[in-house]
Amino acid sequence: MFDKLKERLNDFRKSIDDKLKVAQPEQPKEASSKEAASVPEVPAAEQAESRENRAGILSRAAALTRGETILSEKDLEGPLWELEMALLESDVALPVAESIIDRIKKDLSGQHKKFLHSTGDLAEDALRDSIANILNVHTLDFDEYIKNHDKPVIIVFTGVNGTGKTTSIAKLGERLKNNGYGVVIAAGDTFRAGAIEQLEKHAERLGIKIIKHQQGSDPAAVIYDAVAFARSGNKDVVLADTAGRLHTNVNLMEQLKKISRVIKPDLVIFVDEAIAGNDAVERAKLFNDAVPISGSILTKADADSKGGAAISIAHITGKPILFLGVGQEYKDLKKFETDWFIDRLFER
Ligand SMILES: Nc1nc2c(ncn2[C@@H]2O[C@H](COP(=O)(O)OP(=O)(O)O)[C@@H](O)[C@H]2O)c(=O)[nH]1
Ligand SMILES: [Mg+2]
Repeated sequence: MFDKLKERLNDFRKSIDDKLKVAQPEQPKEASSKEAASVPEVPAAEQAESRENRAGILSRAAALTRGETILSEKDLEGPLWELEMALLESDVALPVAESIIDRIKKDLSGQHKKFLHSTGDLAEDALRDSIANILNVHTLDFDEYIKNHDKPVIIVFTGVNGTGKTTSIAKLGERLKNNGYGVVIAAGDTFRAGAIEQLEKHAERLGIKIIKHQQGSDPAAVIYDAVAFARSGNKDVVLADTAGRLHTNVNLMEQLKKISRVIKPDLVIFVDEAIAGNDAVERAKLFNDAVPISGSILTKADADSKGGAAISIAHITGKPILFLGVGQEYKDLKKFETDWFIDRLFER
């Protein structure tokens, strides 16, 4: 999982470390060679620049005598450029990559740091902080929410076709059931042939009640019935499936808005696949614009080497990633935890 991004982040760490290792021993020597800096034929502009450099070098040299180093923006330029490229290649969307880079630049440049600490470690800390900052926006602890909210908690799942909505509903159904909750599933994908049967099979296997209508019927009506059943049968959670729809299909997006108006769900969960990368980010934005989401589930993380989609989707929607799908079995649902995710990215 996330191997590619992991590798590139480690490269960034090393590249910052190496750069400063090479730069440091030469600094005091350069600072004392006054002759070299005042050769007459050097043009004025260059002389000014060299004066600036000298001032920088002198202050670095002074820091060196205190056992410190100062990171200049120039030291960071190369590694940060490489990092930005690495983030972009790993499905981190451009504005997100830029905000990460800016924050690291602010965190690191001009800092006096004891040699005792590896500069790579500092860079890693800054990078961890800036990713955590994005992922921790509006945290929503799913388990706490279910525990404390009035019952039944009504959850509607949205997203495009084939991303893993139905599978995630089954996984979440099992998880909730194991935690002692009464669950009812609403077969709200009345559009795709076989969708109701697929959900029915899961419900049967899991021993969970399912409410269904005919294929082609109004999804809002099915979900409404499931909510009524939950209320009368004292179920705790309604998990409502919906048909996969393209975010560009105006009619289907209107239908989603109608479902939301009629049902007034407590949570709307957007489901997409981590491997879809920037496409998933774009879709998350448009789904969130149509019917504001409470959070996302990113499926197929088991097959994702990049890892950037989670960071980007959290940033673009301003809503948390709630779970990761990490396989095809019911147990393969991992509650998303920022520290866990970041630790995976920096594993060596
Ligand atoms: N590897 C992997 N496959 C998944 C995951 N979640 C769903 N799938 C598979 O993705 C396919 C589509 O899933 P489905 O739930 O039918 O998608 P839906 O159209 O959004 O309801 C199925 O073959 C699932 O087994 C996951 O986390 N990892
Ligand atoms: Mg489905």
